[in-house]
Amino acid sequence: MRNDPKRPLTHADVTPKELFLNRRALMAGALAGSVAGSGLFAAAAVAKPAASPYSTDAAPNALKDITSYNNYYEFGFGKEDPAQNAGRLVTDPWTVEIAGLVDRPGNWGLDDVLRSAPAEERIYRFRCVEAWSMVIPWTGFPLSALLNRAGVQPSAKYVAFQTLYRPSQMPMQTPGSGIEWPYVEGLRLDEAMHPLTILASGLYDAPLPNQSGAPLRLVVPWKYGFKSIKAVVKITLTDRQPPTTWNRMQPNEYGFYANVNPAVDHPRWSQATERRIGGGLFSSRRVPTLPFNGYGEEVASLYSGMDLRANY
Ligand SMILES: Nc1nc2c(c(=O)[nH]1)N[C@H]1C(S)=C(S)[C@@H](COP(=O)(O)O)O[C@H]1N2
Ligand SMILES: [Mo]
Repeated sequence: MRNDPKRPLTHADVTPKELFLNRRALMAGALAGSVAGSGLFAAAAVAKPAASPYSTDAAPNALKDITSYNNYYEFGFGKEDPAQNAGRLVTDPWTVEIAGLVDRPGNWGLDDVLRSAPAEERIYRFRCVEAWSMVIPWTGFPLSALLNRAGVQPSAKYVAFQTLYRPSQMPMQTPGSGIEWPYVEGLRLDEAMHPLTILASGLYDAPLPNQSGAPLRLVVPWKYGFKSIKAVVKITLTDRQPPTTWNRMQPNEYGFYANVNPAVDHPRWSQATERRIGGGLFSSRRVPTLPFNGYGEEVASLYSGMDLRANY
C-alpha cells in the first residue's frame, strides 16, 4: 500500500489547494504570535514536516471531521464531548517518564522527546473498532527513535503506555465512570519498533489539538484505534504483556493485539466493512475493511505462525 517512495505525497497533493493555502496562511499567523521550541527538532509540530513513503495516497479527512468526532473518554463518552471539553487540559509543561528495562530511565521534557528524530508527515488510515474510519495527516516520528535513545535492554519484550491522570482537568476520571484510570495501552516490542509506529505531536502541520491527544499520542495504523493512546505521560519497557484499558474492561471483545481484521467479527458487529467519516455527498459510505487496515505488506510478518483469531 505504499506510494512510490521516490516521490512521497504530502496532504498538499491531495487537499483542495484553496483550503490548503488558507490553512497555511492561518498557520503563519499563529506562528508569528508564538514562540517556537528551542531544541533541534523542537519546532517539529509547527514546522513543515517531511513527506514519508509510509503515507497513503488516500485523501485525508477535513480537519473539522478529525477534530469534532473523537473518542477520548477522559472528556466524555460522546463523539462531540472531547472537542467541547478537552480545551481545559493544560499540555505545557509536559513530561514523559521513561521507565523499566532501559539504560536511561527518567523524566524527559516534551522538547527532548521531540528531538528524537525529524518530524515527518504520515498520512495514515485510522480504523476504530466501532467500524468507522478516517484518513489522518499526522505529524510525528518513529517511536523506535525515542526507544533507541532510551536504550532498550535485551530483557525487554513489551512497551506499556500510560495517559495523564489529572481529574481536575479530565472530568470523567472519577471512580464512578466505569473505567479504571489512567487509560493504559501496550505493544509487543517488535510492534513498538516497527517504522509505521509513531508518536504524533501534530495534525495538518499544526500542533495536535487537545481532543486529538495533545501534546503527544501514539499512532499504530494497523491496529484498532483504541491502541493509539492519547496524552502519553509514561512509557515503560517490560518483560511481561502489560494490561490494556479495553481488554481489562471487556476481555472477550477487545484483545491485546487488536490488529484490524475483517475476518474476525466483534461479538456485537461485523468488522468486514467500515463507515468512512466525512466527505459531504459521500458521507456514511461503507468501504471494505482491509487486513491490518491495509498495512499487511509491512506488518503481516510480525505475526507469522500466530493464530490471529485467538490473538484478536
Ligand atoms: N487516553 C485515551 N486514549 C485514547 C482513547 C481514550 O478514550 N483515552 N480512545 C481511543 C479510541 S477508542 C480511539 S478510536 C482513538 C480515537 O482517536 P481520535 O479521536 O483522534 O480519532 O483514540 C484512542 N486513544
Ligand atoms: Mo475506538
